[in-house]
Amino acid sequence: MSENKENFIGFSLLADQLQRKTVKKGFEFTLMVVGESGLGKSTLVNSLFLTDLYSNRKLPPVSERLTKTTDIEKTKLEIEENGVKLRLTIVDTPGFGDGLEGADAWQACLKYVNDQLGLYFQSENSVNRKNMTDSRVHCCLYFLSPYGHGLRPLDIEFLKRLQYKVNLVPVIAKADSLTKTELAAKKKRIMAEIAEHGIELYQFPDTDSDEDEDFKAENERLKSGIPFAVVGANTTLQVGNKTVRGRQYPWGIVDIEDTNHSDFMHLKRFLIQTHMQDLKDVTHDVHYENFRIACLQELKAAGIEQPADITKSTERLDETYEDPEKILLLQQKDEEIRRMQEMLNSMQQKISKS
Ligand SMILES: Nc1nc2c(ncn2[C@@H]2O[C@H](COP(=O)(O)OP(=O)(O)O)[C@@H](O)[C@H]2O)c(=O)[nH]1
Ligand SMILES: [Mg+2]
Repeated sequence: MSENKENFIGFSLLADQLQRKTVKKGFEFTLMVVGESGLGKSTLVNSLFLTDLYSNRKLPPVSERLTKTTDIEKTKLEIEENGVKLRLTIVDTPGFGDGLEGADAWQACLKYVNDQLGLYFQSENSVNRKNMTDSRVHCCLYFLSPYGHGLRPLDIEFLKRLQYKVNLVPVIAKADSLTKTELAAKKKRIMAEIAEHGIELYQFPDTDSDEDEDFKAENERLKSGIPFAVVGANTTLQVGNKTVRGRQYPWGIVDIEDTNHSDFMHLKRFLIQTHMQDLKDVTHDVHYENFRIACLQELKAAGIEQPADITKSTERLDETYEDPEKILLLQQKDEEIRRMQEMLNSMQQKISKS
């Protein structure tokens, strides 16, 4: 090694190592799409990730479709770009908002979100944490109809029920059915109603004054675009010698990637590039932390003694588990945590008996 030993601390190697590890392990991200059926959720997801997720799906016969309750569907895909892997899970909620099932739809979604938080809590407290996977929902795209006037009671109910559980990002679906003026008015009205009902959406990060100017500008631009007005398309069209992903109408073409036509590219950048890590951070630091504290309080209320240091916020294991000292510490804690797991189990038994 050519470095001067005295000046060489070694963290640069650690940074390399972390970098290599992240690249090898890839990013894990879960996106949930919610909204009335027919608003273009599946089409948008396909457009975002340039794949046809649902190409081999068979439509159930009509009789089955009529009785179908909210069915949550999970699709996993792995995207690799420049050697970086993205392990993406799409959680689709096909029946939401259809007729009678609508009123119960938020319950199914809330349960799904809660269950994933619970699974993470369990795996965080289990012995084998090295291969922990994270199935928590990092972002929920909520599709608003372009046809109605503002929010419907169903929308308000859903957003209120899930606001403290997941990062909510509203989008106006099928934005190609609105003119520019209509769209601007609709956005304004929706945001006013969201404020009026005290609904908490995903909060864009506060950019410090010392942060990168480009990011600050982009953050502001994206923030002011909420709710994103989106258009999806599964078809590519030939315009001159250019191939575009778009929708063909008698009067012309809507190029979904053209920012004059829709916010599709803004949403795409927001999700995949600029804010993916923040969505994950907020999920962990805010939504999961709230959930974890509530679990611990329940344990306490049930009269179960907690191991002292479990009340401390757990560090992110994916960043720490390779450190040998940490591994030792974790091993020592495992025994304690195993006892806690037993307590949890006995508490669950008590609850199910009562
Ligand atoms: N006008 C318009 N139609 C769309 C758009 N996205 C999807 N569609 C059409 O709407 C219908 C329902 O789309 P789909 O993605 O299955 O909706 P989902 O039930 O919400 O998943 C299909 O015929 C799509 O071609 C859009 O952005 N604009
Ligand atoms: Mg669909």
